[in-house]
Amino acid sequence: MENEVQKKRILSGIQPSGDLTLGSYLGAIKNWAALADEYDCYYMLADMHTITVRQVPADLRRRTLTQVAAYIACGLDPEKNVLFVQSHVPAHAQLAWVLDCYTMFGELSRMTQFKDKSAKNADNINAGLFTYPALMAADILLYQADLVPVGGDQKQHVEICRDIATRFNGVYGDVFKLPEPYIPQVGARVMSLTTPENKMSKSDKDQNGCVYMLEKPEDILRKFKKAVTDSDACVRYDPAAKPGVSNLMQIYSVATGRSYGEIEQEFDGLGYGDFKKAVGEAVVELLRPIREETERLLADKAYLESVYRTGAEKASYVANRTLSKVYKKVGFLAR
Ligand code: AQP
Repeated sequence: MENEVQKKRILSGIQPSGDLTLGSYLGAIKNWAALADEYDCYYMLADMHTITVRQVPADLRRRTLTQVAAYIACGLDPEKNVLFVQSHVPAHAQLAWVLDCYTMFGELSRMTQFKDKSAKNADNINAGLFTYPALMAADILLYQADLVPVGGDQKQHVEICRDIATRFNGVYGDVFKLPEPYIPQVGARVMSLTTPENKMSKSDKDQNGCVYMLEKPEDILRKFKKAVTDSDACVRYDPAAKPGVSNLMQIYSVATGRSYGEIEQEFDGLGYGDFKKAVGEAVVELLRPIREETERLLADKAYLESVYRTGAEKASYVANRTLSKVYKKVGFLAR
């Protein structure tokens, strides 16, 4: 226990807003699994964030449970990591309300993700979508997290979280630890296979651009076969001039451990057909054990339930300590 207190704490999460993708794996979960020995790790399933966009309730429930299984199958040992569902820990909603009152309209208006998501969901620009960063700040600050592993696209959210915490601490003293974003070097941004200028996103309507973690091998191979490249028939890493090929190289590099130089040599003189086939096969092999283990775990609902229940208890313990401190500071009468 003493030892755990010494370890730096990590908090991160993924929304069950769609089936997990190769981007979710390479950009997030794969990196998390390596951190368990060095850090005190909390990983949530951010279901409360998910309802900022309309969901089919039964699908959301199914995806949340599948995501618990997938976290474990990707190597997040529940004995070493706290795995929990955000809505199971009410302190997230409770702190989010307090932080809403310390978050400025102007700073929320500048968030890129709000602009992107409101453009995509023009018929449902709800207040939750707008105040999402205050909930995300609550997610992080409740656990007094030192580090927040996120893809490059999420850095702005960690920055606003620091701004909110600094504002709050400025009034009440050191209540919150200021978190740092922790952005992995490799696989930081996996792009769509059909529009490589865009991030591979699990709620993308274009399913061909997205490779899902639990997808069948034949579908994965077909998607890579159709992946967008360019017309100069040369496997070379240049994200600005060759976004499609560079994205495939990045994926292949993470899947095989080969450097860009080695990959350029391997496909020197060969066509894109051979290259795309090799990338597809490497991804199939990378994801195969994860798919098989997820399916095995999904057959054991009692085990999954025990994992997320224990996770909620452990998370609540830490979260409630921070929440009590905050309630006291802002002047709420103790119950
Ligand atoms: N394509 C990606 N490349 C690298 N990292 C990625 N992440 C997601 N997609 C990629 C990282 O996964 C973490 C969790 O993301 P999230 O699900 O909470 O939200 P998101 O970034 O909005 O993910 P999606 O797939 O794009 O979801 P939707 O479609 O619902 O918006 C983050 O650390 C993210 O960087």
